[in-house]
Amino acid sequence: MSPITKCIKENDTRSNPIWLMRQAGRYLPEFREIRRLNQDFIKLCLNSDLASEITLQPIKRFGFDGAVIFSDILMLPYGLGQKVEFEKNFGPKLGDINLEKIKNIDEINFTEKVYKVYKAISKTSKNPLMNNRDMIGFVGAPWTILVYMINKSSPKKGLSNDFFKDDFLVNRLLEIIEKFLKLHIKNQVEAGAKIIQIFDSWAGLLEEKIPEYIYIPTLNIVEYVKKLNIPVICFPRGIKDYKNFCEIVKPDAVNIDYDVNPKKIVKEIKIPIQGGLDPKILLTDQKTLKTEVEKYLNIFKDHPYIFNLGHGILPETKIEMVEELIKIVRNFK
Ligand code: 1CP
Repeated sequence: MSPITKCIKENDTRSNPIWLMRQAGRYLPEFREIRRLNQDFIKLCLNSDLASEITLQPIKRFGFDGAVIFSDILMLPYGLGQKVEFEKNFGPKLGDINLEKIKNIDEINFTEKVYKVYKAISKTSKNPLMNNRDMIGFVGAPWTILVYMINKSSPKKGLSNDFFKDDFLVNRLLEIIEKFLKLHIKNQVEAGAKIIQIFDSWAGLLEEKIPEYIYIPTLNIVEYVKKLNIPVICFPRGIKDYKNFCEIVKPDAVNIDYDVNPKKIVKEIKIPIQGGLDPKILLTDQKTLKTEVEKYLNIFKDHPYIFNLGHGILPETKIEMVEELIKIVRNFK
């Protein structure tokens, strides 16, 4: 059993496996070179040879315990026929929603549009570098996907007042999203994904209706992944009450964000915990890094703990700091 799976399935506290959210990408010079030559981001995700190569870049360089497939959570709206583009210095730009068109998409249409992602997973899983490492597949949580589909760009400035205005659209869309997230997960697992992470990057935007838009839809997805006999990690970024989330949604492991107090959470949550370190710490110096990393490792010494960050690694992160991070985690006793 590979280290991350072992930590989750056996509640293993002896080792601290490590991988980083967004480890395949923006901060790596070898990724930037490929990206420079491939301006269309969606096309790049759908180039299975390059997607597989990018997925393995951080494994070759740093030897992480898991490889997260180079893809994007927005492949879901893309597979449903919504236009998805990434604009430099702006982020994602989605097209208008046509519910009539989306309603007519069936499982075959969807799979055909994104099957290169599965091909990339399958190709990567067969690489010898993946021996004793986990292939991590992922999806966006229903709520976060709903936010992008309706907002049509990053909700960095918060949700608009009329977000829930068209009640029928919101609820119908949520049902469709759930259905196709399950399909997207099943396809990734059949291609070789050994763990599924659910990114709810915008969970923190909701102040009310949390059961309706976060707990219940996420629980449906978590139960589905469990039925496939695959460990599922949830990352409800920014949610106020991680304890309550875990008690209701019951993921196999939970990734905490950097606003979570690790000393408090370790007492409250029994399931394996992942992450926490503020990615900005990787922009400081080696001494600060050691202090901060060892703080997390010490707090979670007797708890099953997968080392990771409290959000994705920042593009300006230096390679040497990631190398140092791995050393600190591997040498920790
Ligand atoms: O390690 C990896 O990079 C693997 C692949 C990966 C993953 C797991 C990418 C590639 N994206 C994601 C997840 C993802 N995508 C999330 C959840 C995690 C998080 O919160 O960071 C989200 C919200 C997205 C949506 C997305 N994709 C944005 C918008 C962010 C926002 O502020 O709203 C952006 C800019 C992207 C583009 C993207 N996805 C991945 C990469 C490497 C890039 C950058 C592309 C580039 O410009 O070169």
